[in-house]
Amino acid sequence: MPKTNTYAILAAAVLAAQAGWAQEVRVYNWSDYIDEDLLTKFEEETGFDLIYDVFDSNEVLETKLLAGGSGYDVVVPSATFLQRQIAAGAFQPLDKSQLSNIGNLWDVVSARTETYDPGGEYSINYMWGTTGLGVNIGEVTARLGEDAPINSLSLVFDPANMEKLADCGVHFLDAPTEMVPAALQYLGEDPDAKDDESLAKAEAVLSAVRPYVQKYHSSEYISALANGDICVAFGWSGDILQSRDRAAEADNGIEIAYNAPVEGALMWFDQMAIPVDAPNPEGAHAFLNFILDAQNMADASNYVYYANGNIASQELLVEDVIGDPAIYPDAATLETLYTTTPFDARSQRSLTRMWTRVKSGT
Ligand code: N2P
Repeated sequence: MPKTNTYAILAAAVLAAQAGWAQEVRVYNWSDYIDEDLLTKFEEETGFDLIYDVFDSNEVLETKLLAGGSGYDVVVPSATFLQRQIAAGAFQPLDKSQLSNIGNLWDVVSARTETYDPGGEYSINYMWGTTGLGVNIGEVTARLGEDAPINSLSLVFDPANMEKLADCGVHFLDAPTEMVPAALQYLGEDPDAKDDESLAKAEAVLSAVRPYVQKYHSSEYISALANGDICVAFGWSGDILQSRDRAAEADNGIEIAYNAPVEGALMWFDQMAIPVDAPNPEGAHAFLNFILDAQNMADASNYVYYANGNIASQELLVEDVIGDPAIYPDAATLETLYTTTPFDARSQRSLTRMWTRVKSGT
């Protein structure tokens, strides 16, 4: 190598080292949502240092994001939140010339996320799933009989059932934008309604079972279900399937099942996007492109039991994932799933106040 080039490279390395932060990529993703071997693999392949933090609430992510200066290069809001964050100017458009793997995206998922982010200008789909019922079969049938409605919203919204389950423990997600649609669906109302009258109906359902809910929390239920601390969780599909596996591995006699409610389940999409003030946009694109790789995406889904938006990954998925209709729903199940739209500023305020009342039992 000619000497001048060596000097140029050395000078660049010194500059990069002085800049320090520029060599880091900071990712803020949901908890229990990746195979951590992939984090090391990203660092080895790209030379970036990866700072990987986790959250379990769209509201927490949104507060950081909209305050600005979060310091994150990649964040992963659900699509309904992403849509209003795009409107608020929170993201920079993706530079698709830096995403050589973008052709791996699955058109079936892109067609659905198109509503939230037209043309995929700001985001790529990471994973998607449904919200439903995590059940400890033994404990629940012991209390409600062999005919326990383990695949119905009545399991968690009928106070008569919940009263009998209270002693073995029930967790609900601390996610009003998911619990309210579920309560409306239970009533046979439009799950996407946001007017005051509809919110009041949902509140009545949620308040009636509130005395029997041990905790509103969006990640603890994975281990709590697996080790028998609780017997029901209204939670996210892949999390409950991870819980099922943890119990099986512990060989503790606990059988966990996930069911999307027969009345219909929420189908959500978690999207990777780059904040407008990301310190390292180049590193952010490198991370997105790494995630868009078929093998990496398959490894992630095989580990966390969530479906993804990557068609090329499908032949690399294990049968336990691609063959499980709770993860990759068949056409009939897909028909029963519903999606939602963002709450606007006014309805969001009503929702937040209502959720505080529900949780505090006032
Ligand atoms: C992962 C939860 C992600 C699903 N633990 C919620 N969007």
